[in-house]
Amino acid sequence: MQGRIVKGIGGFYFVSDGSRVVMGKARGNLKRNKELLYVGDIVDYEITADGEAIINGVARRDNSLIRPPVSNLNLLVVVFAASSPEPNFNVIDKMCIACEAKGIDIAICITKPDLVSSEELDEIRSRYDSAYDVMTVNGMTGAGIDSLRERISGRNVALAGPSGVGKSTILNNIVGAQSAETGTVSDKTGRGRHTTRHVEIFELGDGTNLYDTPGFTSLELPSMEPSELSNLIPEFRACRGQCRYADCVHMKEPGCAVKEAVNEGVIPEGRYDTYLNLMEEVKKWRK
Ligand SMILES: Nc1nc2c(ncn2[C@@H]2O[C@H](COP(=O)(O)OP(=O)(O)OP(=O)(O)O)[C@@H](O)[C@H]2O)c(=O)[nH]1
Ligand SMILES: [Mg+2]
Ligand SMILES: [Zn+2]
Repeated sequence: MQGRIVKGIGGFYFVSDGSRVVMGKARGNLKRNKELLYVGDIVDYEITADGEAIINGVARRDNSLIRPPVSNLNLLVVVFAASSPEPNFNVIDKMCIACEAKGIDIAICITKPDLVSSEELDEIRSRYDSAYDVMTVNGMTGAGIDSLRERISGRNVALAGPSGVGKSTILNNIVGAQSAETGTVSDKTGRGRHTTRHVEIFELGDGTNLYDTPGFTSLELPSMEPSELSNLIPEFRACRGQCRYADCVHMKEPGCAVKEAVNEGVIPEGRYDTYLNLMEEVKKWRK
């Protein structure tokens, strides 16, 4: 039979056929090939006499990510808080770049709008408005949940972002129960407590598969060339072919259309500054 891996813990996998979830293991040859199974994988499996699933094979993946370790996404919602924890735009933009590199659709979801002024919220929104679909959700009141729910309908969607931003809180709002454990943000460090430890898919019954994922504090960019990085920033695409030099990576080159767009306020300055930071990282990798 065919099913989807909805959770994996210490070598055990939970496989769902849409109505029943069975726990089991991968057959020896799958393990020997060191082929990792991802949450999200479509697998061939059988159920033994003692009711355990044995996974025999994996269907070809549409896509997969290493962090969070998931496969077959249609959309990844990058979730971060307006405050508490403070947004780390380097990390957030890296998550976007990792998805762009895999061709996975991205949406931005800003949580905890109640902790900042509306001006501050607008400023954060404006950072991503020209690149992505931006939503605001208040996990405490549920405001914004309906529109998020609409956007994810029928798709395989992961909630990903730093620890403590409210991913599991969103999930509980949508599932309508305390399905996922949530935790507070530490007063001392201002960071989340890594409450969610494993990726888990919640099947919403209408064909929507919602992946809750563990929060991260840092991310590494996949190894790539500087030109590749510049191609993964959606705001830069409108400038393609307009820089003086064909191999312009929009740093110090004269006649750069991207820098001009930044100066004119068409491309948000913050996004460009983060791009420059990440470019340093990409160059370090190549040394
Ligand atoms: N003020 C405020 N607090 C929120 C909001 N959404 C979530 N929280 C709180 O933020 C804390 C962290 O929420 P979680 O849902 O556990 O965060 P998470 O992103 O799943 O964290 P990890 O599982 O560690 O990655 C909890 O105390 C929530 O009650 C919001 O919109 N406003
Ligand atoms: Mg969580
Ligand atoms: Zn340029």
